[in-house]
Amino acid sequence: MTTLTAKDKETVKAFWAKMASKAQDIGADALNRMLIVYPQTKTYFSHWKDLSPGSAQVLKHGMTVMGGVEYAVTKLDDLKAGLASLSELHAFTLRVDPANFKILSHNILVVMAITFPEDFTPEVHVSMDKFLAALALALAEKYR
Ligand code: HNI
Repeated sequence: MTTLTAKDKETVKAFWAKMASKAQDIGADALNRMLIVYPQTKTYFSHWKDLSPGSAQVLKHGMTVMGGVEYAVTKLDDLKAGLASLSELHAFTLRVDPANFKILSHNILVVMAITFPEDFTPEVHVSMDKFLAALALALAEKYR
């Protein structure tokens, strides 16, 4: 697993600053895509009334997830410690298979790219990919 360099961290913070105002839309679209493209992920949300694209619960949870990502952007120097309690929640209370973190990360990356086609240069792509991979790994930390 590649660690984030100082340059990656700068790039992540700068891209986040650019996209922050669209975080809710990006989160909702990423969640929609995850539920549609990887329908096995729907099992974790079976208690919701409506899992269809644009439902109130999908929109709300899109914001919740992006709140977690935003928090991670402030913990780039130690994601494992920063995300420890969120990892515990997903491991022991929500019991989400950690393979799904990579799936959601992938969807977030795709939606960032299509929302900001100009800003999403190969350089930004590399740093955001590394960041989301490190985030997924940190969320999986408490499973061992
Ligand atoms: Ni996740 C709740 C962040 C991936 C299923 N999730 C949360 C909360 C945050 C969060 C924040 C709210 C916590 C609280 O209530 O204190 N989740 C994140 C982040 C990622 C992620 C940052 C990865 C990028 N979660 C996933 C994945 C799944 C998932 C991949 C399942 C496929 N999360 C859940 C479920 C809940 C949840 C289920 C509870 C939602 C609810 O409405 O009951």
